[in-house]
Order: sequence, then structure tokens, then C-alpha cells
Amino acid sequence: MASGARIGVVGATGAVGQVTLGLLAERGYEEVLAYASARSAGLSVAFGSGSLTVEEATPEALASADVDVFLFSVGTSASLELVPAAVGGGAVAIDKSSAYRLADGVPLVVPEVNGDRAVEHAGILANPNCCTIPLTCALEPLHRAAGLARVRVATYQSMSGAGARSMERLRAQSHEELDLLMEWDFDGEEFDEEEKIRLETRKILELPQLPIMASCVRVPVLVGHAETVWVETEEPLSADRARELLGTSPAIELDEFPSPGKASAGSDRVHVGRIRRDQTVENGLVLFLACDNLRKGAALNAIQIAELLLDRQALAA
Ligand code: 2RA
Repeated sequence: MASGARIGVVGATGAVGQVTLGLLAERGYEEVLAYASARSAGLSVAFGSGSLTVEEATPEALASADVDVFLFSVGTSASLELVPAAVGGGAVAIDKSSAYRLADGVPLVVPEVNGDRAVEHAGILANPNCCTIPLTCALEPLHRAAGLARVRVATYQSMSGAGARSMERLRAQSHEELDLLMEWDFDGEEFDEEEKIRLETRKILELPQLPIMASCVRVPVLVGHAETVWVETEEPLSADRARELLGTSPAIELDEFPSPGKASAGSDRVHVGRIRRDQTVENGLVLFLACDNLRKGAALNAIQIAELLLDRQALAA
């Protein structure tokens, strides 16, 4: 049983780390260790009805931890330093930063979309960006039915995507101060967030040439990312058939008017609705989706990847 495994949560005091601990407790994991930077070492974090003491995440501590799976939700540079140490100690690392997502030999996994790829790891697996995960959940059934020819996406991303401190900042703001933000790294044309959505979607769907453009903004919402998606397919696909296909996907919940509020109220699925014909192109559909970026967009997806591997190990034992 997966819940008998020993799990290390690195970045346990952050927004995603805390959701990860909550989900592990809900799923019955008992052997869980919490790690964070030196600044947070010694703090207590809630775990189920009790708490865990946070240990400092050093390469030495992770290498000697006797853990089956580490779930990393730290920044890219910390992942680059710590993940190899964790793997060197014999654990599998599931990393939520962008450090390894596009690396050859590192599966980039959304279990409902390309779960079969998880077994191809050499110690490290990557969890996609919190917009890529729901996007690929919606695109994959459409691709299987009619082939994707082109994708355009506009995102409306919540403050929790920028971390716990940004959530605090939003809570402290007056209504007059609220605004859209575009604070990702900018190369003069595109935000790195937009490039991540393109490159990760291509890798997950195994469509290296897929024409795909994203335009991202952050909105004054605490939790829950939303996206408008314009899809062109190679073969005709009616909105009714698309709705039927999406409705049978285990990752998706159909909703007439999806919203971050509904998607983040404890929902583990990607909420998809407003599925309609795109009247501007021949084989086009438009849909709207919302997803809890801390759960399915991050913590839950990583735990589901871990469980794919742990369940497989248990079956083989
Ligand atoms: C964001 N994708 O919402 C990121 C989360 N790390 O900005």
C-alpha cells in the first residue's frame, strides 16, 4: 500500500508544502518527514491531528533520510542543489520546480494524461507547471479523438501561484489597490510562464511541433487558476462530442460556469465548461477551465505520481 511508504516533503512550510502535508494525512500516510530552509528549521507544521517538526533541508540530511519518495516544492536553485542528493541517498524525487521538467530522461507526468511515462524515470520525475497540468488534462481527450492542430490559451492565475507571501499581500490590500499582475520573467516578448506552458504541453502530449501560444496574467484571487482555451483540431469535433469526451475523463468535472472558487473548494479535478464552437475557424472549439493550483496543479498531482510508482512497486513485491 502506498500509504505505508516513507515520504519526505521538502518545502513543507510553503503554500504547496502545506497542502501536500494535508493531502498526505488525508490519504493515510503516517511516516512523513518535513524539511525546509534553515530559516524554518525547528518550526512545527500541522500534520493530520498532530504536527511535525521541520528539519533543515541540506544535501546531507536528505541523502541519509531513508525515505522512499521526496516531494519537492522549493525554488529551482534549491531543487538543483537538493534533488541529486536525495536521489543519491536512494529515494525517488518528484520535483515541482522547473529545474528538471524539460530534461531528457526525466518524465514530466500528469497521471491521467501520460501516467505510463512515470516508470521511465532514473530517480527524478517532474511535476508540470500549475497551468500546464489542467490544460493537458483538457487537451488530451480532444487530441485522442480529433488530433490537435493549434492551441491558444489565456490564463487568469491566482496569487497562491506566487507563494504564501503573495497571498498575505493580497489579503492586506484594499479594493482600490487590486490589479492584474504580470510579474514573471520577461524576455522582451514573452513571459517564462508562457514558454513553460508551450514547451511542457508539447513534451507531455508528445507533440513537439504543436503550435501553441499562451498569454498569462495574475488576478486578485487567492487560490484557483483559470484558463480560456481555443483549440483547433485536425478532424471536425462537435462541441457536444467534446463535452462527452471530457465528461468521461477521470481528471475532469464538467461545470456550466467553472470558477476558481468552485475549483479550489476542496475539488481534486479540473473543472471544464463553456465548451462551444469557435466561429472564427473551421475546426475550432473554445472552452473555459478552472483548477485548484495548489492541489491538482501542484501537490495532488505530485502525490498521484508517487502513488503510481509506489502502487507498481507494491504489485511487483
Ligand atoms: C504561477 N505557475 O502561478 C506559477 C506557479 N509556480 O506563477
